[in-house]
Amino acid sequence: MEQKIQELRTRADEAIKNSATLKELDEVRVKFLGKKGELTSLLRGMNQLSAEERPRVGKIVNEARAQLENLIAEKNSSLKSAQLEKKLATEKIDVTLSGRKIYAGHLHPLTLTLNRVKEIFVSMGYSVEEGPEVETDYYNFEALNLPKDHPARDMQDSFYITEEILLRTQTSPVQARTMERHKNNEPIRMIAPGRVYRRDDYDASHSPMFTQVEGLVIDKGISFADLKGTLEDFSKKIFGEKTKIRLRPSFFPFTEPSAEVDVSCVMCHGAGCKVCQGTGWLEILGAGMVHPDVLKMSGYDPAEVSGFAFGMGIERIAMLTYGLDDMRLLYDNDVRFLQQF
Ligand code: 2U9
Repeated sequence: MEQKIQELRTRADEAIKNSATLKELDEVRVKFLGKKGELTSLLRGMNQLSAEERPRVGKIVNEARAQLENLIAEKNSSLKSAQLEKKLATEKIDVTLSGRKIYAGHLHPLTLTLNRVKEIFVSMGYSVEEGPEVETDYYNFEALNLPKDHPARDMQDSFYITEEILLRTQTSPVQARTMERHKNNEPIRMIAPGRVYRRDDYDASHSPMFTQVEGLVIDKGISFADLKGTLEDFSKKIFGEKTKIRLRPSFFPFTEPSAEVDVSCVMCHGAGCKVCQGTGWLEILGAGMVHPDVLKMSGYDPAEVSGFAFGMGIERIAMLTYGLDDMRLLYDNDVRFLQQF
């Protein structure tokens, strides 16, 4: 009997030592010490022994049980701590790692440019007026002295929705609407920024949708000199103090006299370079004294007041400011381009 117990112990020790997981170890415990375990069945076999044999063998069997239970308990705790070590190793985090950069959004270069233009005129006391992008033929053309048969009204230039409704081709309608809202020749000093639409190609220097800022000043005794001084001041603020302006005679139906306004080249300051095609000048604005018929149509008396107006394309200013050679960069929404601003 002793040698049976010894042989069982050897097998049990081996099985405990080789258990790789808590589950395996538990199976070994059940195999040897469970209700139907090998050691338990040995105990049952004790009633065959003689009375004097029984206590001695019983002692040996119980000792064996106790030792096996200790061994299992040790193995259990070592398996458990190994399991915890493994868990710690795989789940640990390195708190000294730097945090993940949170990417903030950016303002679009057109927005940046528009904000700068607005800031300059607001600092001069101008109000910023908005108006509908879907306009009537009257406010987009008629009120600006562009009669029904004017070429600018042709289908090839504008997006018509109906005979009378179209996408505005300039922000001038906002000026006309603002004038209508004022009574008794009340002075106006405003800019109208916003999107305008023309039936145009989409290429390096054109886009059917683009951004304009137009300005309008009406008061008693407004002169061409006021126009020139205002545009010179604006040009110096947006392109730098060394900037000069040059006015060339032009024609717009809504202003008389009219002028194209050039600024000295932002790149060569007038010496001549690729950007200004060697001329030293860049055409940025159009401007003029508000035509008396335009004043009249929107309820102002040209005998009492006079005014000047101007218009500029924001894409063109943005392209010069940021040295862009293709207007489509502003509308293609390529994040690689936009994230540089
Ligand atoms: C009213 C009266 C007069 C607005 C003006 C221009 C000259 C002009 C262009 C510049 C580049 C449009 O973006 S652009 O293509 N604009 O040249 N705009 S005077 O004159 C007005 C506007 C409203 C009631």
